[in-house]
Amino acid sequence: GQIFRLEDYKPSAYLIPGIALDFALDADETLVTARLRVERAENAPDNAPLELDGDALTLEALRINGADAPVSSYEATPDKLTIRKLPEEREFELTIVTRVLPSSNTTLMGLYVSSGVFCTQCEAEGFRRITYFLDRPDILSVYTVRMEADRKAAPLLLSNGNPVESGALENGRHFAVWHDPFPKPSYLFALVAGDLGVVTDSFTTASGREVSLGIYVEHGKEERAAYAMDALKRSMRWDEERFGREYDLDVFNIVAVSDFNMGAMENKGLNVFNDKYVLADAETATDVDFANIEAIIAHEYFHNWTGNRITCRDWFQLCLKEGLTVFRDHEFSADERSRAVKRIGEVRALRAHQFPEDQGPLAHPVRPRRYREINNFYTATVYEKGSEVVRMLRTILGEEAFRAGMDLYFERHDGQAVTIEDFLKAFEDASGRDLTQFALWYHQAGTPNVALSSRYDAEAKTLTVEIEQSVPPTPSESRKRLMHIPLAFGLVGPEGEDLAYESAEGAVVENGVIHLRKRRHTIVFKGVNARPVFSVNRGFSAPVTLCSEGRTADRLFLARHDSDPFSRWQALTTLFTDTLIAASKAVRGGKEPAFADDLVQLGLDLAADATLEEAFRALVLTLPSEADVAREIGHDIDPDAIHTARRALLETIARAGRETFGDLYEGLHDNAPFSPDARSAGRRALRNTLLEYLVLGEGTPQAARRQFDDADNMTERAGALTILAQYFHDTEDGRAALAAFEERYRDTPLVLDKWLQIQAMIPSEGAVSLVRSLMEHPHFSLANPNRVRALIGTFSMANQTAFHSADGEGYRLVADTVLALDGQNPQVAARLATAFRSWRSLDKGRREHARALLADMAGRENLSRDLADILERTLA
Ligand code: HT7
Ligand code: ZN
Repeated sequence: GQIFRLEDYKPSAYLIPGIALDFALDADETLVTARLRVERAENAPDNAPLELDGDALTLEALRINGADAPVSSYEATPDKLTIRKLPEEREFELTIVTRVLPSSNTTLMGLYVSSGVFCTQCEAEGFRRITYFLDRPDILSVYTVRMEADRKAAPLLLSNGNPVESGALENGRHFAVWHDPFPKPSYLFALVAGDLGVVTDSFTTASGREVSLGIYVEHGKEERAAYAMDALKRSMRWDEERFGREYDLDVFNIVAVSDFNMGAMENKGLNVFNDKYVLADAETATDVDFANIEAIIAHEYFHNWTGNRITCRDWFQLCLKEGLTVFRDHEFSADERSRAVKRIGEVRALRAHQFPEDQGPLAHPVRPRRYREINNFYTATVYEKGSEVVRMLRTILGEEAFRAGMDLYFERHDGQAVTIEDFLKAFEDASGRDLTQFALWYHQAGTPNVALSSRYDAEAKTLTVEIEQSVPPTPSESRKRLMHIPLAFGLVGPEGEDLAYESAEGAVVENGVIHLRKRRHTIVFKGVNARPVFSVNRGFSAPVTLCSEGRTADRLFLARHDSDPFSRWQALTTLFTDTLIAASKAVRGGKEPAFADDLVQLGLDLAADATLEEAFRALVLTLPSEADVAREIGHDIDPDAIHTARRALLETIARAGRETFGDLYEGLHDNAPFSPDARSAGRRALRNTLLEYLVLGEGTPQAARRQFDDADNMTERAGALTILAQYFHDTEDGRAALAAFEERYRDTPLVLDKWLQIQAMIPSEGAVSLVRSLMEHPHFSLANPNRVRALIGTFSMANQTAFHSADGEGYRLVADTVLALDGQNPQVAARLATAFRSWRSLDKGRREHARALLADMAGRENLSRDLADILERTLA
């Protein structure tokens, strides 16, 4: 297949400043008439052919300046329209009529039908499934969209921008016209037509502009959109206050659809959402769902400035909008909720999703230099590591200079399609700093390792810290350059206070941050009056792997006393991880795992410490996952041994904490009506975490059964069901709870997804056959990405022992599903296949099974470009 390379970027020879689209909507066959105002670019040759992108298109008619184009003047295939004979003038009009088939479009890209609603998804390259176009983000056009449809089936007709006109037509049809005055790339085009319910509200911007807000959902689900509306208004205010960014159209609409390849899409003025990230109430959504909705509503809204007003020059620059917008949504959630708890969640997610990417065959820089299929680059590296890079930029520049850089970026590039270089230049110009070395974070793949040791000289009152960086090789990048790594730190004194020092020599140290720029630094802190414990990478200031000298006593101390809550959590997590690695080794060697009393006691003390937030205490009691431990072991992994070791630690803590946990659990109960706020969510999180220990300590399901029966909200009901399913799935209690849940939510698909998810995680011998049987359940469908992700996605990511089952049957289940799905929805199939990305780090038997299946899949005929690309890179 063709490989696209960053260095091959060329500005287009033609521009399309305006487009008028006309849709005659019909589910079986829709006619699209596109009138393009085309302009030959300044220095393009007169005779340059015009090559327009298409995908699965049928051309019905082509007119140039209103006259039918002679057949000899162009060539049309489903994926390209080449026009060789064009008018002499620099400006002309092209009319293109295409025929598309919405109801048989199973890819969920371009124009498709979801539960009877016409909708579109154009990012990255879906617009070319609607009409032939220069489908690249640096072609910015003003859109006018006219739609007509059957009035009964589609009373609602929406597109980008502001509504202009609407009216009745003959034969029970009607029309509407929308105009978007902001020039935009084709990937931001959207249309929705159908019969939906709506929640409306309004927002007055800082400068007094009145904006009508609408959230469209299936009839009868309007009440479940109230939280999303609230999150939207809070996001709009926050972007004004924190970044000085106002909304710019008269309307802002959100539509929830049930078949969607990703989370949501930021189309200008018309966001389209996976309904999972809109619909929520106490009965159907967990606190995690509420938090996700808040974050994704904010994320898509924030794209209006970072992505839409300023967009990407080409798809290599994807992180320009995604990394920056994730950073913005992280900051929003941190301001709305608990900053420390939010940060710990972000770091856990980064390690769970991005670190394995960076450490495996699919590693790529935050700004990749090549791709075969851009859909495969909507990755944790582009999004999450991209956000970490922006965070480091802020750490390096400081809040004020960072904001000045953002302001300059908005001012300089509003209305343009730009690059990462343009972005960084705005910060260099605003701050006067040189970011050349820092820019490597965008260009170089791999998670840097930072090794660290320290010694205190009591007589000289000096603390000497040795730090060394190295970046491991990644595919096609064997030699790495030295990075600029900002490490926030503190010298923690005997009482837990941060000790002062007189000077620091050997590296640039400013405002509590060490700027590591060379391979090795020896930093001498002078005038340190007592032996400190060195606390480093506070707040996870840099996305690195830290290898420090492993003094257990120091970690125990930091977990109890560090002034940075992230570092407290990190110290404890490192201790738990190390002990689980040792215990897994013991299990593999046929020995009993053993755990230090002081570590167990530390966990109990922190969990019971009423001065700490409940959400933080819940995190303290959440052990590293089996996948976390596997990743830290890194090679020759035996998931069964890790599972046994982790279960043993859970039981040890459960036994030690039996009484404390019971009292804590009871004390956290409150009779107040459900509220999704962060504080209440934290209490529920801690209760659910304690419940697992209670059940394990008692060895009976009673406590979980009670919570399941008494719960008045989904967080507690699903929490209890998860525990019953994990530990009692083959008992009457487990079976009865699963059946009751299924019955209660038989008509609520998003909740039945939780039922699938909970069962997909059960680590039993029968897991593979259970999942195969759930694929036959009437609720399951390969055509719906939420169903596939809930069952097969969860199985492959969160059921380590079953997915990696030693007989290879877990791999076979996922491979079968990937192949079955590929013909219908290549994007989702390819994403599912990334579950195999860490196959080389497994033990020999599992490695062999995985390799054989990957090779078998890669050898099939007619694979999609999406899947072929993932398989080829995974095997390389
Ligand atoms: N920018 C959006 C990306 C997206 C997408 C990409 C490929 C295929 C389907 C898609 N749906 C949405 C989402 C975002 O980052 O906001
Ligand atoms: Zn985004």
